[in-house]
Amino acid sequence: MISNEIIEKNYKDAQQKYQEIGVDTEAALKRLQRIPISIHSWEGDDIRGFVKTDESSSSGIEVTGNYLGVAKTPDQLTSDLHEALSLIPGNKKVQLHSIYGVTDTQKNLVDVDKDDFSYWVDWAKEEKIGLDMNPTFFRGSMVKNNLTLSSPDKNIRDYWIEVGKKSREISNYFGKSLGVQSINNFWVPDGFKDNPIDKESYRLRLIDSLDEIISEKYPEENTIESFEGKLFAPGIEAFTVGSHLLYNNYSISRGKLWTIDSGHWHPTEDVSDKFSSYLPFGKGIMLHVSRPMRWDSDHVVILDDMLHKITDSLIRDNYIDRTHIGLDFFDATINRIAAWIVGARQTQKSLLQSLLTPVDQLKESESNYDFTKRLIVTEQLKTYPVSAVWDRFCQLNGVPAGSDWVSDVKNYTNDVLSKRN
Ligand code: RNT
Ligand code: ZN
Repeated sequence: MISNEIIEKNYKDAQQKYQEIGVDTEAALKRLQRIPISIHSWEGDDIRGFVKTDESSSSGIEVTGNYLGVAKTPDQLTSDLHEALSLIPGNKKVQLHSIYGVTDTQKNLVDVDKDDFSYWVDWAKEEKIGLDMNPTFFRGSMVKNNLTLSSPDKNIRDYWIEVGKKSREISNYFGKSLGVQSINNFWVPDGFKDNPIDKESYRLRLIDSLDEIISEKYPEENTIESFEGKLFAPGIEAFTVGSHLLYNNYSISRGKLWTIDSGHWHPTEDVSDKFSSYLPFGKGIMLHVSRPMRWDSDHVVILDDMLHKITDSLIRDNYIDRTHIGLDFFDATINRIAAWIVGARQTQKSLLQSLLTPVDQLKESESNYDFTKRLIVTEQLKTYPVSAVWDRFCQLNGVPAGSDWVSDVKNYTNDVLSKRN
């Protein structure tokens, strides 16, 4: 256990050290406090959801592992989320999917509507958090040949158009009831395993279906759509209808947001480089912070170069107010609650490290062609005492600092998770 006195003493030392290079740690702490991190419900239940569709497998995404205590009921999932949220400092939201509707009756995805989410709204009010939404396009027998909104079959398209429309109603309900804008994120798994002849018809149909979905107007302070593209998925190696470029253009032309999932690119591509190329034209972005290992493997986010580059770009180019940060990973080989906590806290820690940078001075050195100073300062910062400022952030938020949260998760695992069958 780190004592409060030690946290305060270490913080004072760190504050002085940062002050010497022109960084205001108090301002950084205040800024971090205002940045919401949206935690994804689906790490807690391996993307099972509660709406039982006629087929349980998913198109284009996979979860591996069978760690004990997977949440199987709404009460289990909210209890697990509560445990994780209570150990993550700062401002938080939770992301849901159509499959998380809570209903007594057997329903098809197309029939899931806002009444099935009152359970979540009541819970979010208790937690004092906002909710984000995702229409589920990847589950059930109406995903035919890996096609939904771009299918040549009108019945299939109409079914999924309705799912999309319902998700907007739900997202609007979240925003309106909670007073926090709900981001409604669209990821559509459509594509082909092998080389197609016709690409354009599929893309034009996807665009038409999306246009129909967004035709009704909702107040933007309640809900806004964001569109998530992808390079490929297992079984969809040759052709993804919703490519990055398609959604990049779609979101700009329709005044919507573009979602950048850090796992959806070529492994050597720097996703943070997209921000300053897109945002001069676009309204804003949603991030799905994820960790790809050789492919879109959805490993738990860690403090690696990719994450540093993402948060550096958001802070240095001042994009944070136009960016909605969500997590998107699913690892069932480890404790799911710890997975949420590590992913969220490391994302916040990386933001903090980016905030603890003398950005204006560095920009000035750079514009004076003093690249030597730029290199020296950025390298020096890597071993600055960010952890002392982080512990102070945890203390201010009343959550355990350092790795003191581990014992809480251990107790919860013994008392709750290990008793589930
Ligand atoms: C899939 C996308 C998508 C999903 C979630 C469950 O490749 O990343 O965001 O992970 O909607
Ligand atoms: Zn994603």
